Amino acid sequence: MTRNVQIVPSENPDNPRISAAETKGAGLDAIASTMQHVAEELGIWEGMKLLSKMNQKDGFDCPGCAWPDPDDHRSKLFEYCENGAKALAEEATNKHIGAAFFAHHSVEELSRWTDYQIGKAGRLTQPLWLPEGELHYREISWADAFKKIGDKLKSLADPNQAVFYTSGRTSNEAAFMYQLFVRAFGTNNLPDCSNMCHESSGTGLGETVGIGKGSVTLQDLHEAEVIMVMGQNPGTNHPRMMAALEKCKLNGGKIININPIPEAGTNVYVDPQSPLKVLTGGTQLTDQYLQVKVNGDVALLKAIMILLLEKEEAAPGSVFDLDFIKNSTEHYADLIASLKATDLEKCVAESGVSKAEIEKLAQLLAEKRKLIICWAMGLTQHENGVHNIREIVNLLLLKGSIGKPGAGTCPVRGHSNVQGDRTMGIWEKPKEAFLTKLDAQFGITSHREHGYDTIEAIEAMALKKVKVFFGMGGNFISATPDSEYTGKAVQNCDLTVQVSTKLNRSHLVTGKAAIILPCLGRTEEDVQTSGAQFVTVENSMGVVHSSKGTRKPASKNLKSEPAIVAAIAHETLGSSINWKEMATNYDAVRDHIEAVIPGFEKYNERVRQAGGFYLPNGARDGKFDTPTGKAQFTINPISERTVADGHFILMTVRSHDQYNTTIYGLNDRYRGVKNGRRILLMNETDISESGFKPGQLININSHYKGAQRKAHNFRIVCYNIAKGCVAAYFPEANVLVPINSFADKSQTPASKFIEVSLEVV
Ligand SMILES: Nc1nc2c(c(=O)[nH]1)N[C@H]1C(S)=C(S)[C@@H](COP(=O)(O)OP(=O)(O)OC[C@H]3O[C@@H](n4cnc5c(=O)[nH]c(N)nc54)[C@H](O)[C@@H]3O)O[C@H]1N2
Ligand SMILES: Nc1nc2c(c(=O)[nH]1)N[C@H]1C(S)=C(S)[C@@H](COP(=O)(O)OP(=O)(O)OC[C@H]3O[C@@H](n4cnc5c(=O)[nH]c(N)nc54)[C@H](O)[C@@H]3O)O[C@H]1N2
Ligand SMILES: [Mo]
Repeated sequence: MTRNVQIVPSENPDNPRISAAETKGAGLDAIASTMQHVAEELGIWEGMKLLSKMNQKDGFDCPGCAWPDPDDHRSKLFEYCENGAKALAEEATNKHIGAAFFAHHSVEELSRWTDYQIGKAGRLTQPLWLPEGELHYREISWADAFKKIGDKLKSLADPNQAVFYTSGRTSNEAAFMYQLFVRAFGTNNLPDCSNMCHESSGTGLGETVGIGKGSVTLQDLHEAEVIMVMGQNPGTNHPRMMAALEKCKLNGGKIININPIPEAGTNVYVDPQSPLKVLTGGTQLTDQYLQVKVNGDVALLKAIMILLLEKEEAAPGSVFDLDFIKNSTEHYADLIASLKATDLEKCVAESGVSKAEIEKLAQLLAEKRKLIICWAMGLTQHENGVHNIREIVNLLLLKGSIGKPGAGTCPVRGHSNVQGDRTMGIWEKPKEAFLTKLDAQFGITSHREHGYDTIEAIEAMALKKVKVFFGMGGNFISATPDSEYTGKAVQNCDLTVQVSTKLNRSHLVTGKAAIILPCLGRTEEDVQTSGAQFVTVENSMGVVHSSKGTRKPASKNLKSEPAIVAAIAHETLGSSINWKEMATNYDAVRDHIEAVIPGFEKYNERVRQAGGFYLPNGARDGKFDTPTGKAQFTINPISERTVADGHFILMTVRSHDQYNTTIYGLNDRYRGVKNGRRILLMNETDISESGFKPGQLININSHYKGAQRKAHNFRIVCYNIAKGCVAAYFPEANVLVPINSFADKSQTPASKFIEVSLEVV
């Protein structure tokens, strides 16, 4: 029997109130919103007490984004942002649910709730078991849950029939143990949220500069002469980055914002911690805004480079860093030949930006030597996502802007430990050097064949090649593309297991049987038999530091992620590896990490120093770990993707009140949207030319390779967005993202470029 659960988020129309988009980020409204969310979930007093521990050197790491903490001075009280406070409130909420809740509500009923209602149900407080053919979760003991999982894994004909997903909140210790268990079990099926996120960055940077991580530190951002922010909405998704941009401005730097939407938070920053700034109106951050078309970035970057080349040829050595190019790079001549063969006017037209604006930016870049380019999902989630990143590298290399202070690459990471999880070996394509060391340390023989990434895992489930899906955090059902297709694929599994803090759709759209294992969150004390533990995480700039929860756990019946992994591993594989030792004292895990992964020398000692330590980063030091030891110029064609007449390009974005699939609230303050999420941002001219009206209810059809997908009941909102482009929120619009539209090489779903047509309801 397949349960009659709803896979896509509720499609009922809502009634958003629309006002003008804001032009400033943060400020007093941010404080008001922080207070409101904290008060609702855990009360003001308790909330403020907990917040005072967030991002402090002796406290816990914000469970929100991966933006780094300052190395030196940290505000004693307020080292967090509005959305970090919301992330904390969401996790530390006083609302709890257990077996009684599920006895009352079937999974079919819960799947018809909105994602907002599902998330607000509260923290999961005990292990739960959904037997095959039944509609209600029921209580199960930890021991029985572990046994069921172990028995099922042991019964598989081939370890590759299991898939082990990871979301990026998992600590280094839990991630290392988890991948060790999966490899000792015999598979590399370790897809993660990174596959849908910065995979294109890792791929593009790895090929060109020899490391799949960014090269800059926070100090570099402060010192840069120019920071280009491309395809990113930091005001909402990385609010503490605004403080770094402000420092850069105060030091005389220029900020360039490249985005189909101006995004208020990138425009003016009102530091909510500075009463003076709140009164005086804040700092104008953006010096120049370029309204690029969705996926017009390669064309734009090419146009900039062609104009720079003209200036360089007029006065050789004045624009490009010829010494750096000669000593540290390869294929310069190829790039120059390709730029000369490229039509500037075509690049200008394809970018959607006026030639005058591009010339203005090229003039600025010609004069400067210290350039940083920051980016996020607007560049990675395209079929040519890897090309976007390689084109950024081309521009930086021409300027010699990598491997020196105030310059470099800055992919701004999402989940708070997504970068650390990859460092720990959560990867479906492990390197031989890593496996060799892992095998030697634990006396195992890891499987060598690469495993499934996220897209491949969904396809394998659709083909019934996978029997067990295990989710270490996250919300696979709602985060992945093509919701209907993915939901049905997951339902083919015999067993799905989720290690989670909060209820989400992945607990409702499940395999034939399902298990929920409730775990401790970042904010909570983790006490094992050897005493109180801390965990470690790596931020977006490669700093590894500790995180220690202070709050009493939401229930006595929660386990830490390391303890859960250890128990399942022991149940499945026996005691050939000492899982117990690792679970009772995380120092033991860190000793193993030190033995296996380069850069973690004296891990236990160094991570106890306030602020932690930086991992080695070749590109930061101007050393490029490519096969030839040189950074690579590459040739990247302008995207050929176009849409049919009357169709639009849809990008799926985050609102201000959500964390990925977790919906904190129904407002998107900066964009002027209140009390609703089923909206479609559309350009004024497009609205009038196509005969629609603001406020009109429409359905969205997506078109890809002859297949059509549909999402119902969105309202048109007139918005300052590039012509021909529209935007809707993720995860509501994921039903429109085709499973077979993903980036070349990185296989990142192209959730920022979906060809759509609109129909009146
Ligand atoms: N509060 C909060 N914080 C978060 C998250 C959250 O959901 N909520 N999510 C976390 C995660 S996992 C991640 S990965 C990050 C995501 O951080 P972002 O990447 O900032 O998130 P998105 O909302 O996807 O925004 C993408 C931006 O790219 C722009 N864009 C879209 N297409 C294009 C394009 O073709 N070219 C250009 N130049 N721009 C384009 C959009 O207009 C939008 O401003 O944030 C992390 N932090
Ligand atoms: N259309 C579209 N799709 C996208 C994107 C997009 O921009 N557009 N963005 C993509 C990106 S960048 C990402 S990173 C993915 C995100 O994909 P995921 O990481 O899978 O999704 P999240 O919504 O972040 O997961 C939230 C759930 O994690 C669990 N959780 C929270 N904290 C913890 C914890 O400490 N431990 C454990 N075990 N569980 C915890 C909670 O149960 C919560 O419901 O989505 C991707 N999907
Ligand atoms: Mo992400």
